[in-house]
Amino acid sequence: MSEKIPEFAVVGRVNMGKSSVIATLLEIDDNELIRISPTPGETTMPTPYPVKFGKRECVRFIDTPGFSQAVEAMREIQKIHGEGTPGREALRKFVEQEPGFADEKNLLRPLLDGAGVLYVVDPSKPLRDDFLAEMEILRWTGRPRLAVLNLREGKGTEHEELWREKLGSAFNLVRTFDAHHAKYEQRLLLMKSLLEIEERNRAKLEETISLIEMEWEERRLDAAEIIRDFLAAALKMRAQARIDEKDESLPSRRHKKEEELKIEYFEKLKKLEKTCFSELLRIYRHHLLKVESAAENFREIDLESVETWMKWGLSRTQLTLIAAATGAAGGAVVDISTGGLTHGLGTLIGGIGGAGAAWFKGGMLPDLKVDMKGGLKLSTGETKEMVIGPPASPNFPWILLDGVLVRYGRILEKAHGRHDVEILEASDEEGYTKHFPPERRKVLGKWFAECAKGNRPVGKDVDTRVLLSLEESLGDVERVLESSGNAP
Ligand SMILES: Nc1nc2c(ncn2[C@@H]2O[C@H](COP(=O)(O)OP(=O)(O)OP(=O)(O)O)[C@@H](O)[C@H]2O)c(=O)[nH]1
Ligand SMILES: [Mg+2]
Repeated sequence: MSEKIPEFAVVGRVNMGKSSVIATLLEIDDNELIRISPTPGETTMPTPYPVKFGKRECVRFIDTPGFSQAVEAMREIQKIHGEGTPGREALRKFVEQEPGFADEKNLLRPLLDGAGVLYVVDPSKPLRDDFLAEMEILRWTGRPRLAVLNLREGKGTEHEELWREKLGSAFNLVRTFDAHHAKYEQRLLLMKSLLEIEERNRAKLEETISLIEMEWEERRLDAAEIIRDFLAAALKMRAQARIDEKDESLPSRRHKKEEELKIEYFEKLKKLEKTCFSELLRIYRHHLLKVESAAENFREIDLESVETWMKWGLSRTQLTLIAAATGAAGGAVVDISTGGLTHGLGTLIGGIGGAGAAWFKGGMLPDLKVDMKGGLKLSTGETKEMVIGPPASPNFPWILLDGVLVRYGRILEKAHGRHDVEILEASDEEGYTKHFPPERRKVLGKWFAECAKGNRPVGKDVDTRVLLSLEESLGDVERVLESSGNAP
């Protein structure tokens, strides 16, 4: 015997954001799958949206056309019933017998078949008689009822108190949910609210909630893995080319080659970044949040901007501490990066040693875009190999990581119910790495230094430690978003 799947019909007046609530709750950003538009009456037929894990369907939401003639429908149902309070029998007769009221009948059918009620209202609208009629009709269904105040832009309104008062007496529970801004925590809370109104389906709903939680953890771990691989590849990456000895000895030719390689280096870095974000967007089921559109190319992290180096990455003191803690490894990054440097920094830094070198480089932040020469290596022979990258600053990996974390936040922030195309880009917000606990900075700092030398450390232990550090960092991003966000 197949188990009965709990169903919830999302109902309310036209244009209240019913479809948007479902789209955000179930992470559907495809307008072909769920139509959302400013035109009232967009949803015309009840449409089921299953919540599935693998092939297993756990719960089902039904999008419905909105109420369009609630007051008239209420009178009609009362007429069918006669004296007293109408119930399911009168509603069934109304749905089956009377001509007209197509929208009301379509939205009542799933309720008569046993679905629970999610009644979506927009509390910025004044509460009028037709809303009271809607509430009355829904009460007559006798189904478990949750009212959802779709708080636009997270703001309260002058009408909210009255809405809450009326909803409070006609519904089992009233919750807020902003369909354009709700993030994971708010989605989970709304799911948990269903538990409070639907006693009979408790086991199924509890299972659904724990599957959602598990899936979220898995996604975070997958994301951490993608970010780890991106950072390793980015730090290891070089642009290189052979140059003739005679060209090498001519400063203008050498400079030209170097400039070409710098461009190649940044192009390769951009490609790696783009792949990383495409994968993150896939994991978090975004199609309208994009790395680029037909009109716009992917916007990579802006390493040429002094601002980037100022707002992201670690402080000089933190860099120095890492260089000191990681000893030879910390010093090695600086050594590699300063070979053949201008400003005569190579010898100076070489002389200062690990901690001092990091301090010194930290102080050179605004100059870093010219430090690409730091990767220059010349091998002996008739032709020489010019190798460029990564940037000399020990802050580079941290800035890369902050660039990823800030955009990871953007991904988590975009509600799927907003069906507008948006290009993923980093805002001017603060980075996260500065606030990492020292132990995490140490684990990552050591690993970064090895990767930047061109040899990603092998071994399950290191990999796992780095993975967990990155996963914790993603958790930090989530916590910051939740605490700054619109928790109901
Ligand atoms: N700013 C903002 N706009 C919203 C929000 N929720 C929905 N909207 C907008 O309101 C309009 C209607 O949203 P829908 O989700 O299509 O509403 P609906 O209740 O399904 O409408 P019908 O199917 O026509 O009954 C769309 O333009 C949405 O983008 C919200 O939380 N904030
Ligand atoms: Mg709709």
